[in-house]
Amino acid sequence: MGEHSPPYNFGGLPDEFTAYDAAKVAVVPVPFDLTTSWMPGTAKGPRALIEASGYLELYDIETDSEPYEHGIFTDSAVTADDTLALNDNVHARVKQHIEAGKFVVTLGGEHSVAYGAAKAHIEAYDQLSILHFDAHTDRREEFEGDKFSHACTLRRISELNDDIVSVGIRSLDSGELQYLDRSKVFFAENIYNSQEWIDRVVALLKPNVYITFDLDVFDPAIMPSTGTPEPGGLQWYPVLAALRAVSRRRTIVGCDVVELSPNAENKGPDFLAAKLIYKLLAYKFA
Ligand SMILES: [Mn+2]
Repeated sequence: MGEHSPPYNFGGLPDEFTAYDAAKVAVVPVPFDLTTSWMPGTAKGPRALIEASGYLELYDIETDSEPYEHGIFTDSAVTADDTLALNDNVHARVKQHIEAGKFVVTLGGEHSVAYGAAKAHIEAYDQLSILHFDAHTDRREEFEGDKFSHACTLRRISELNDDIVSVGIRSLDSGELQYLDRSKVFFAENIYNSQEWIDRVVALLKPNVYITFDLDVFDPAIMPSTGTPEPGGLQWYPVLAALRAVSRRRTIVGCDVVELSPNAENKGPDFLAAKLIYKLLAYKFA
């Protein structure tokens, strides 16, 4: 980073807005990439996202608000050598922040980092739905011998709380069909060109909502930096409209944003991911 680079924390904020005690938000980087199917690289996701976030304009036009004023603490990275340790370490860290009253944003890393984060929220909140944005169902029972592979994450989460609404799906294995409640799956081919699906999504959600957001839900034209860029994904504004609607009508209690696999030659997707989180904070706190 050059000498004019912003400080290394989410938003590139001065110290007064990053102190833990006063911050309403805790960002937890989890640079874990062990089971990615095709193109690995998500271990570099959190750093690239946080660096890009330092260049965000901090005023949000739409909500006429300054979300950073609520304080955003950026934690040190959670690390692990395997998925079992990953689950334990992420769970412990996220639980600690929830108990301190923080809104926790977990940054992947591959999708498996979501398990421990979702588990901590499921334990902390009653009347909770999981809102799952993804190109993939991630409902496999097992993948390459690992029950906690990125391809199994939502299957494992469903064993803790099966109230899951999946949005943007356009790729799955036929073996996963038995685990899918199709009344709570919004396939990309049915929603890519409209926003009428958003009310139907919100209607399915309980009062509290945990969001697990795989960036490959976006169309690869705007989000090419993922391990498996599936064609036919969602665009920026419909996704924002969905987040806005959920935030207005339900309580978003926490989220993870995963699967950013940064490309040093194209930092646009890193910036998109950072801005997505900042927009979510704007909706949450405005
Ligand atoms: Mn995915």
